[in-house]
Amino acid sequence: GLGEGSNMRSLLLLLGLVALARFSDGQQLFGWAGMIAARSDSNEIRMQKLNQQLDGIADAIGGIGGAIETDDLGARVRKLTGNGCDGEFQCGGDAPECVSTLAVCDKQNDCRNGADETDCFTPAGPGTAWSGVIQWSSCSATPETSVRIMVNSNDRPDFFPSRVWLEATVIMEQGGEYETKTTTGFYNFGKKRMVFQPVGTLNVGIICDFDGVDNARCEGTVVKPSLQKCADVVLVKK
Ligand SMILES: [Ca+2]
Repeated sequence: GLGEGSNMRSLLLLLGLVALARFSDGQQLFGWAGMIAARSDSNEIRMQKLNQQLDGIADAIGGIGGAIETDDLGARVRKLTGNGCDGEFQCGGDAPECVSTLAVCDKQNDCRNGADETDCFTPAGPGTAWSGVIQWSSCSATPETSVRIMVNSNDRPDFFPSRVWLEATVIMEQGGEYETKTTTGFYNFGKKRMVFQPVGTLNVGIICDFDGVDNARCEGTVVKPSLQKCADVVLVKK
């Protein structure tokens, strides 16, 4: 049946990863091991392609997106070397496993239990507005700052479905002075993370993580383009 097929696929994939690990140790592969490695290679090629596309997009949009997203490459390498789920998506269930966040919501099953393709909702929909108060811990911007971010549009391109690209208006208020700017950003399904590029006089961006349960609230970090942390902020949808 279907379950059996997917178990077999997982087994092949697992063996493939082992085979790849061995291959990297310089051992030769024959017969079954070679076939399994080839199968895993095709998955590997898909991940490489996604990484390359991500690099291209990160270059195009500039800013902090690339700095945050390149974590994925390291995470993918850690997957192959078997060092756990650090920074990756955890499939959960009875047989926990890790997949790259690039593989989450990319419209192909990667988890044995399909968990990487079951929750592909983005809270950062067009027309949503996110508000919070920034209490600075560093970056010298001492007066309390109110922030409101309105998502004007989002785009989930067919060629790269594991990220949703955002365009937003940011209003910052500090001591009765308002500043309005537009910025770009993205939503990362694998990390349930919404990121907005640094903008405005304060030149700060926000990285905000959802808990996977409450889609109307995320816990964020306010950062400089260097990713230096300036403050914590909770954004609430309103
Ligand atoms: Ca997938």
